[in-house]
Amino acid sequence: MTKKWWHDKVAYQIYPKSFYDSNGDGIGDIQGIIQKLNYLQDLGIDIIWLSPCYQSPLADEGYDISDYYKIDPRFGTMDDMKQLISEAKQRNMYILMDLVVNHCSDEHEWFQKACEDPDGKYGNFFYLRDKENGKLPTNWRSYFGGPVWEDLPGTNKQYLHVFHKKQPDLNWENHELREEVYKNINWWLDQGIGGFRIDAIINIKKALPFHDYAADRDDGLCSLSSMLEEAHGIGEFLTEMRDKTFKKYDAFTVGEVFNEKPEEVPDFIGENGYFSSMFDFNEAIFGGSDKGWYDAKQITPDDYKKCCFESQKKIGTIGFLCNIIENHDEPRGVSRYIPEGDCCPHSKTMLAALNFMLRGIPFIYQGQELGMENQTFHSMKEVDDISTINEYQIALDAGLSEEEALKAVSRFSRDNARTPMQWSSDQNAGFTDGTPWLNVNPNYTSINAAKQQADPDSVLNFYKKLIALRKNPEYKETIIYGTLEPYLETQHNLMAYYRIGNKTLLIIGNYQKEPQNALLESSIKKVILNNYDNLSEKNNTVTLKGYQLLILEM
Ligand code: TEU
Ligand code: CA
Repeated sequence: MTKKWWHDKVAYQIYPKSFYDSNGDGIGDIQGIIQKLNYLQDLGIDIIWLSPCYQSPLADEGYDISDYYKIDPRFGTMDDMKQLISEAKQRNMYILMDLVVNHCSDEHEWFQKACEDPDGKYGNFFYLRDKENGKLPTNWRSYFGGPVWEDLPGTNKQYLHVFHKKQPDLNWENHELREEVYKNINWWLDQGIGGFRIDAIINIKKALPFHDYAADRDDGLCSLSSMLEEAHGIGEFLTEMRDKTFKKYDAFTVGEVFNEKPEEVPDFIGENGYFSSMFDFNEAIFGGSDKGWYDAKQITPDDYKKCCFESQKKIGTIGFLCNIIENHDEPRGVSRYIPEGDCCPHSKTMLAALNFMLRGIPFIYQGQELGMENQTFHSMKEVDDISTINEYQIALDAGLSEEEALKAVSRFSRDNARTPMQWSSDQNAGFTDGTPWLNVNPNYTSINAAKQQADPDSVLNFYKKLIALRKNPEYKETIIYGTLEPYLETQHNLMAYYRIGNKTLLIIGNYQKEPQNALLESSIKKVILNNYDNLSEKNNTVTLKGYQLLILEM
C-alpha cells in the first residue's frame, strides 16, 4: 500500500454554529474556532473538518448553500477563513471543508435563474419536470419527509429535491454543472485546504428515466433506496471529479457513503479510489426502520461489536475507513452505545478506545472527547432540526401520543449533537456571552472541558492518551497499518481484538457493569493503557471490572 500523508492523522469535526462564539451573538463562528486551535492542538488533532459555513439561509443548518465562494456573515468572512487556514497550517493542521454538491439552496443564483427561465441554461442545472394536473412526476419520498417534488416558483414546472424543499438537487448529468462544481473545488484547494468531507454523495446519480416504485407507507410514497439501487454509473462522475480536482492536489477526501456493495469497496477507497476514505456508518444505521425513528431498534453491546467487525472484515486492507462514534447527524455516541443508566467515565473511555483502536482514521466529533451526552427535550419547541420535526410528525401519524413521539425522536434527534460545546461551568457552558442559538445541555456544570483538563482521570485526558498512543513511534506502524483480528468474538458483552503489525496489541473491553473474566492466549508484555488503576490477572485470565478497558502489548 502506498503511504499517504493522511494515514497517521487524527481528525476532529467542528460544527461551527455550536463550537465557540467569539462575538456574543449566540452563534459559533470562525474567529471562535481560531481561538480554540490551541485546545485542539493540545488534544493532538491534525485534521479539522468544518461542517458548512458557506453563505446559506441555514434551512438545513448550512447544508443548503446559496454561494459556494462566500462565508456566511454569521460565521465570519473569507478573511477569517484565510486566517483559520493559515493559523491551522502554523500548527501543522489541515482544514477540510464540507463539499455539499448533491444540492444547493433555493436561494442560490442558479436556482433563481432557473425560475426566471426554466428552459434556459440554468434550468438544466436542476431536475425540472412539467406539472401534470395533480400528478407528481414520481412517488419518491424525500429524506426530510413529503414528496421530492415542489413547484418551481413562477413556472408550470416542478423541481426535484431529495432532501428539504429548500435544497434543490443539482443535475449531475449536465457537464456544465459538473464543471462549475470542479471549478469551485479547485478554488478551495487553491486556498490551501487539505481536502473535503463529501456530503450525501451517493445521491448524485439518479436512475433515469424517472419512474415510480412500490409505495412503502400509507402516504403512497416510496423510500429513495430502490431508485438509488437502480442508478448505475456514479463511478463515472466520481472518477471525473477526482481526476479534475482532488488528485492534482493530493487532497484528503472522505465520502459520506452508505450503500456501497462489498465488491465496490476498491472502487471507492482502494489504491486509486474515488475518495481517500469513507465513513463507517455500520453502527449508526443499525436498527433503523423503514417506518421511521420511532420504530428503530436499540443497539446492544454485542450488536455494536458485530457491526464494527463486519465493517473491518468488509474493508480488510483494501483501504481505510474513517471511524466515528457520532457526528452532527446522530445522537451522542455515549448515550446510544452504552446501555441506559451506565454512562460514566469508565464506560465512556472504554467505548472511546474500542472505536479509536480499530483500523482506520479516527474522527472525533466536538464534545465527544468530553463524553458529552444527549440533551433532554421537554417539548418540540426546543427542537431546531428539520429531520427531527419530520420524524416527530411521522411518529404522531403512526398513532403515538405527543409524549411518546417526543420521547421516540429525542433518542435520535440530530440536535443532541448540536447543543453548544461545553467549555466550562461558566454561564452557557462558556460557549457564548449572549443567548445560545440552541439550548445548552444543563449537565455542562459537571461535563465540561475546563473541569476535565484539570482531572487526570477525565474522558478528555483519556482521549489525549489514545491520540498520543497512535503517534507513539513504537506502536504507530501497528496501530495504523496493522491488521485487525477479532478475539473471543462470541463472548457476551466483551469486545476484544488484536492489532497485528511489528507489535501485537490486544484491545479488550468489558462492555457491561458486572465484572467478567477473559482468557489470554499469551502473556502480557506491557499494559499500555488501562482505564482503571489496577489490573487483576491470574493464570492467564484477566478479571475485568465493569467497563474496564485494556490495551496490552502481548
Ligand atoms: O446527510 C446525509 C444523510 O443521509 C442524512 O440525511 C441522514 O440520513 C439524516 O441526517 C438523518 O437524520 C448529509 C448531512 O450530513 C446532513 O447534515 C444534511 O442534512 C444532509 O446531508 C443534506 O445535505
Ligand atoms: Ca458569533
